[in-house]
Amino acid sequence: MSEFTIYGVPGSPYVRAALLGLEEKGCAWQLHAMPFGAFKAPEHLQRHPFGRIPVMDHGDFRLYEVQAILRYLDRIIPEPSLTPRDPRAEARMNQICGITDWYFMPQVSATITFQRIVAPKIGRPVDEARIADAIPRAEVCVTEISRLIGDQPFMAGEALSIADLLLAPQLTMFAEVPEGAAMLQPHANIRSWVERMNARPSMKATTWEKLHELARAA
Ligand SMILES: N[C@@H](CCC(=O)N[C@@H](CS)C(=O)NCC(=O)O)C(=O)O
Repeated sequence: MSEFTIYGVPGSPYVRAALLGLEEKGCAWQLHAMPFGAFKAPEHLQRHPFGRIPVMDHGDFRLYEVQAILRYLDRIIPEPSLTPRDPRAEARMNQICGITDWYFMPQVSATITFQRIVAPKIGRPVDEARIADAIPRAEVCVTEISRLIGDQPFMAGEALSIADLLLAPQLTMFAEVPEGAAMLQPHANIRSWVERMNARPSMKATTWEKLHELARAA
């Protein structure tokens, strides 16, 4: 039995972000896989009154909200650190986390990526109007992330941080859809970050396919 249990749907970018934190810290974890749409079931509402995923159990300590989970992991397992020491780099990390939760998630992932990747997988029709409507706001997100990363290898500078782990599941998925590939074309810095992130063992261990395999085997 692993020390850490993550409750969530395999394939969810927020579930993957929590798992990335555990993988990067070298922790053993288990996934309590939930079916899509089970977020609002009474059993899950007891874990997470807002009906979202993931939830993490660390022994008798239960936590939800991925930023809180990643920051907790970084405190209890300090190495390798996922928080820059430099105050400005840390502020940049926090800024990217805010952008991911407040703009990228609703304006890119929940609209374009969900329609292109998730809707077909769960048998829903693709809402092309929703995608078209989201494009201008998605452009703002991508342009701003490109400006902020500049020529640094990672979102907050020279080293991997919580910002990379929160954003990678969403931005790498967006890069796979036609609208994302086209939008990232002028941004070589984001494209090389996507490659750099996808090459990490933590990302390889938490792909959609790997997590579904794990869920089937459980
Ligand atoms: N701020 C939350 C966001 C989590 C979130 O939105 N997760 C999505 C799945 S990727 C979800 O639970 N969606 C269910 C819903 O919207 O009802 C966190 O950091 O944990």
